[in-house]
Amino acid sequence: MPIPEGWKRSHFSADIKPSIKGEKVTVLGMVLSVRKQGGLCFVILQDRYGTLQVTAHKDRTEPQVFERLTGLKAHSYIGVKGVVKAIEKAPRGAEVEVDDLYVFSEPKRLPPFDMFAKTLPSLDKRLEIRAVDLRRPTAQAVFKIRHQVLQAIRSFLVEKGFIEVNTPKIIGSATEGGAALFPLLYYDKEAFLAQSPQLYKEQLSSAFERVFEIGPVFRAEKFKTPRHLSEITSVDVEMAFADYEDVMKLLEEMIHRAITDVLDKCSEELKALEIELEKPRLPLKRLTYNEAYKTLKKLDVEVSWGEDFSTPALRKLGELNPGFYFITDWPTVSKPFYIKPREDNPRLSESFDLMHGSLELASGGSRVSSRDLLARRLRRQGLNPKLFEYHLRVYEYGMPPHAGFGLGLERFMMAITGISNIREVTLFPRDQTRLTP
Ligand code: AMO
Repeated sequence: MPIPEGWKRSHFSADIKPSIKGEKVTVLGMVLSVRKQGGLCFVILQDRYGTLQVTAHKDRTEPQVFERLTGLKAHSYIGVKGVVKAIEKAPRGAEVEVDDLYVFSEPKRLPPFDMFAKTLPSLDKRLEIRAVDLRRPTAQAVFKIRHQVLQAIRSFLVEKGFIEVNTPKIIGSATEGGAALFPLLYYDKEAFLAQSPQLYKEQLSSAFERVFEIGPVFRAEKFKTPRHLSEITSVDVEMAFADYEDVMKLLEEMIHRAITDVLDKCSEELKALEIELEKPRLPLKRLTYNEAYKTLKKLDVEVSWGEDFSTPALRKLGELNPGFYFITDWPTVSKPFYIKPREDNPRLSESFDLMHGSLELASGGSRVSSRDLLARRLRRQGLNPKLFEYHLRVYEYGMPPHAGFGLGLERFMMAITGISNIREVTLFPRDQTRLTP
């Protein structure tokens, strides 16, 4: 059904200000709440830009309009025609006094939570009707911040000369040794969902020098933690003629820019979520793996040289380093085949993880750019170089030194918002138990 004659929006909620008092407007949106107080009815309407107060006076409004308005439930989608009034007590210093009402849709049922509730049903219950859960202003705030983060990252990388690319998500072989892949039937062949754009972004750095991709990656690791999902959004960056120091600097500047832009442009959302966000001080602290290892040993935390740090070890490191910091120079055995061993000590690698407290947000490093070393590293990690022929072939035609990183966008959102469950910062999370909605 087309929008009925005369019921196209003239103003968004954000446009309703004291400066346009007296103007006739048409506003559209979803009802968040209806409150009747004597001969007055207050409706809070939510649209793309936030909320707006709509008021009807019994003695000044057509009786049917007043009755219909007071009878509305939350989650009704309506249009209101009226006049803008400057009202000091109203949320924006202005409200719309109702002349006419159009109801586009009324709910058949109501969700088991109020739009402004502080205590909510379990996330699992809310995920069953996730789009309805996302109508809550605080849930919206999370994803408006996410949008700003993405905008900031894109602008930052484009300003630095990177071009945005998209690489295949259906692939023929693993890119990260070890990590489990989701298999799928590709016509009559076995294929997999991509766990990282790693090899493609490296290849593309030989053609375009500076590339980035923001897209989904799929991880079939059977983790059941508040930090892991089976499908995430990864911010992948690759840069030619650069080493791990260069890309660490790029990464810290990128997160600084994202946080600066969120502070500048999302003050309402930060307030709604009661977040006190601070810009990180650059350069971020750099801790080598060996330094972290020695500190943990001294504190009697169990660590085994050459392996990733366990959850208790990361928790301890997080207590000692509450903000953003890097752990650098990881043992070569702990990193994938494409990470470059240090020339002065090949047991260590030119690699890093970006941490926020105990949470790993990103990893990256300088890459191997010699074909023969790459083939040797594949073999040493128990991978079959034949399966990577399509990749090794490119290296035969020459490959510049290059470096890069992958940042987990959901993990970064956890760091910014302080929300401890990754599912809350993901629109439609995928994990071992969830494949819908
Ligand atoms: P890595 O495997 O460390 O590196 O992944 C990069 C970042 O992605 C996030 N991440 C996850 N987040 C939630 N759930 C998961 N299951 C999950 N797995 C990974 C983390 C992690 O730091 N190719 C390299 C990057 C590179 O070297 O450029 C890679 O994928 O925040």
